[in-house]
Amino acid sequence: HPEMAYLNLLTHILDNGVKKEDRTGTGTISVFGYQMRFDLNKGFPLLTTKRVPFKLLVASELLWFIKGDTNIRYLLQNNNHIWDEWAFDKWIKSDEYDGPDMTNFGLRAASDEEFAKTLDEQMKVFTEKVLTDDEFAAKFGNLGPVYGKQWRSWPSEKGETVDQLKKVIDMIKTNPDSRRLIVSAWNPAEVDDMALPPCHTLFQFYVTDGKLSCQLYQRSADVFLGVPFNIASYALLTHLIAHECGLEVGDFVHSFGDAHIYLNHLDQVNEQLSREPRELPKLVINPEKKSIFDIELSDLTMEGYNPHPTIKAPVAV
Ligand code: DHF
Ligand code: TMP
Repeated sequence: HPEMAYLNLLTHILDNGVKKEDRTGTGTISVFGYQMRFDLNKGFPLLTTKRVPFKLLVASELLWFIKGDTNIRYLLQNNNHIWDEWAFDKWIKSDEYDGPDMTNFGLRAASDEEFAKTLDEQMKVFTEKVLTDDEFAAKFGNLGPVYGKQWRSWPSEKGETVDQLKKVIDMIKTNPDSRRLIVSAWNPAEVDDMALPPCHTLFQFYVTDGKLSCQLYQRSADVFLGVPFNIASYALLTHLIAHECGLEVGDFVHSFGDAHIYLNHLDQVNEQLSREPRELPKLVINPEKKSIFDIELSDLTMEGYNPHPTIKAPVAV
């Protein structure tokens, strides 16, 4: 079953991972270097051993990147809260924040229920302000020059910007044999201004036999929480670009740097590993729409998705 590629990565880390401290103070077990491969013709790689909210969270995040947007307001308007903590963190560290002390809010909420409630209240205040107050949103909804900015408007020396995504799609159409079909989100000059330096760092396309393949290099991978999203997101991106370029889909190859399981995810991982994978769903894209720059959420349908239930886990901030 194609999903074994992912389940085998979990097992590989459990068996071979070493204990490693990390920026968030949570602690991980980690390996360095690993690769998975998904043949996108064998079904869409949306995990079935737990529910992954495809349209609500994965697709809306990818469309946000494709738009070149870096402000969480669009995500909030789509009920997507996966980036809230990293924008919130900038606000509470600013002079403008005068609420209760939020230092280390992620770690503290995990062990202190009273505090978790206070955090929840402040987070609601924050997201409401981003949604309704333009000036506040411009300042604190923005995550800095993250994915959307680098994909669509990487600043160049000459004071112009490079639309890497548009360029790579044009190149796939005109010069599919090129070995330079690359998009990089890692901009060394701007990394320090980002709320979180890009985890999915660089990707490359490859065309053969009328099929489009994609390989991602992910420098840092939260294998239980983040990776199921990352797999689905890049599989979707590959489908969308193939659709626009009149190609079939090939493989999605997922290469890792630091692939880790957080120590507070171990029970969840064992629960997931005890489940039997089910048949993979199928992605349908509205045939009337061709350009990935015109695609909206309503143009995407996931057919036959019948996963095991959600498994909740705390995210390390
Ligand atoms: N930090 C860490 N430590 N891990 C991440 O995976 C991560 N991902 C980021 C930003 N920072 C991160 C962006 N993507 C969730 C999934 C993806 C994501 C951020 C968060 C997440 O919490 N998923 C949960 C619940 C989602 C929900 O229902 O709101 C899940 O169960 O998949
Ligand atoms: P880091 O910047 O210290 O590496 O922390 C980033 C954490 O977020 C790390 O656990 C990896 C995880 N992550 C993913 O796994 N996938 C993602 O798409 C994002 C944004 C983060």
